[in-house]
Amino acid sequence: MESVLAGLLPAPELAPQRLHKAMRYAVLGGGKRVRPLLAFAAAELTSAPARRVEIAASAVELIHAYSLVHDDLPCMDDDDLRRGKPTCHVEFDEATALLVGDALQTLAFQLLAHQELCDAPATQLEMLKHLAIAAGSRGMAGGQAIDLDSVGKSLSVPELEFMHIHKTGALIRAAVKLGTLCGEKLDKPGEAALEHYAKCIGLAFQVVDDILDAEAPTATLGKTAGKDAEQNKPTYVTLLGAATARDFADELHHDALAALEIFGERALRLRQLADFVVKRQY
Ligand code: GRG
Repeated sequence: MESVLAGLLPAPELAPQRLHKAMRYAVLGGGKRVRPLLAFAAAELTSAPARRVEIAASAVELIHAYSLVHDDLPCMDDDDLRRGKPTCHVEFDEATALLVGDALQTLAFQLLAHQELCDAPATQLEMLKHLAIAAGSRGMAGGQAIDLDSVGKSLSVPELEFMHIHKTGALIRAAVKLGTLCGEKLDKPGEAALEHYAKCIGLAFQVVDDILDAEAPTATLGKTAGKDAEQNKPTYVTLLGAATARDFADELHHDALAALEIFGERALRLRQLADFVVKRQY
């Protein structure tokens, strides 16, 4: 993914150089690449050609990278450390970071319009629509709006779940969906099982994120630890306690694995990623 993304991003010597350097700074050299890995793992179920998956997975990762750049801005989470490096607006400046997010988002959709992505226009349009909905006000951006609004408030567990299904879950579900759409069509039970897997993994990712924010050190996370408590944000840890939050993550992990049973050995990578999401240390 690192070399694929490096090849798809505008070259640093291309004008406007500062913007292109900042875009590359925000995307390259860090990050777990969970969403691209999920796209590749899901694509194994539909025997998708690797080049197509590279493009679709990159589009999702660019949306993710843009969301992190904007999330770190002073008007949002106001953070100065991301992926073990100064955040984009600290390394460059706020206006550049805003443009980096904008340009990464449009580049993501440009990639989905790539002629190498698909030979069925209807499927390609479906991919565009999926990513647009996942990133927009009914997906990630909407979840972020609820998150910003929830500071200092007490949410119920279903309200917290609604927020995270949008803020974090939508893009994770889109990664899995786009990966499969790069290949042969899945049957209805397969589609439903995979959607359930992605929903469980998306939520588990966030529950674990809340636990790590409360328990892991900044040096391991590569981002400022303890931000949720500092900003008085409701989390699974504040609502359920750390032990119950961990049990909830384990339950979601179990449900995700159960959903994969119908795929047998072909879902090995998806199983491994479910394990990684729940057992990760950063
Ligand atoms: C600005 C529209 C807009 C949305 C921002 C995703 C998001 C919404 C904000 C990120 C804040 C955050 C820490 C959310 C918790 C879950 C999450 C998405 C963590 C970061 O994802 P990782 O761990 O990051 O996959 P890496 O760096 O590994 O790619």
